[in-house]
Amino acid sequence: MFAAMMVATTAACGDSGSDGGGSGSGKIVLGFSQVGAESGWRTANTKSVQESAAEAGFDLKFADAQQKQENQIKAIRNFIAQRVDVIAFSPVVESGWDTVLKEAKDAEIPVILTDRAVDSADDTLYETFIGSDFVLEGKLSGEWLVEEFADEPGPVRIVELQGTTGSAPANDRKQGFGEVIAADPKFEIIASQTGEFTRAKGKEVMEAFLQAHQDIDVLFAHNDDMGLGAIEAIEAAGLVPGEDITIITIDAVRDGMQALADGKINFIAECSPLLGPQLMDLVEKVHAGETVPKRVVTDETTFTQEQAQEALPTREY
Ligand code: GZL
Repeated sequence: MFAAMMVATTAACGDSGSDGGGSGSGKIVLGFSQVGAESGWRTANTKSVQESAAEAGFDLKFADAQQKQENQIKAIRNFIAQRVDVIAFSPVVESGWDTVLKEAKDAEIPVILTDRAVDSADDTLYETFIGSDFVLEGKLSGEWLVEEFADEPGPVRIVELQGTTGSAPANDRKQGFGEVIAADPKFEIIASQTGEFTRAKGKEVMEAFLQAHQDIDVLFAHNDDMGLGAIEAIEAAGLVPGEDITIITIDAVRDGMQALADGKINFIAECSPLLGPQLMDLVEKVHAGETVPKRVVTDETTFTQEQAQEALPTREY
């Protein structure tokens, strides 16, 4: 069955995939450029991609960019030179991709965006984008806060740990959260700085916030890992995370969910890293020349402390 599909796929693809992208194995050759290994989310995402590619029988060429755009551009150029069948990548930042994506298009190698988006005006440079709605994740975080502090007169002083500067999740989560809290002037973001999506930087920036502000009510961190780093700083300052400072994060990776269940985080908006199976399905369809939706949004939910206690035993990541 799979062999028959392969033949059909290859035939539909013309010569660019006739020998599986030059591997000679007859397998679909997928070039994947990953952001890096900055967070628990990223580790889970890499595992999902690698396991799903193996399950699909693809020949995966995987490149870790260590959070540097120039490394991703180099990796994509390598994939083009190797004549892979499909290129997929998670753009570390939104801008600066048109040139290399045009090179892939000229080489007739289809590109799939996964996890994060690009801000290119030309959407013919990629076949589809599969990932979360980051603006919604920010809005859900803001809506929980507004509800939780409905009876507080204010001011409610918020510090914000932003994700990687220029990245779609950082830009969009900030936008969604800001739009919601703007409705009530009692909410004020008194400090906002990037923690680069890492625990170490999140801790370092939170230490600086705590030295500069004696009256922090809320921390909004764009991912669990920065929130977990911030918790270390909050406890070192003799404060109780989840009580003295209400903490909202995004991702819902295992360590974040454990902190939520333990009462150190108050709310998490989920951002699923388990994109592998859907991505491989899109790779197969794109390679076969089938039409795919321009945008595939991943299904996600939110968690309170009680919900985390229930969900933890069966969490996949
Ligand atoms: C979101 C993803 C973000 C996660 C972070 O889809 O790009 O990058 O929220 C990760 O944990 O580092």
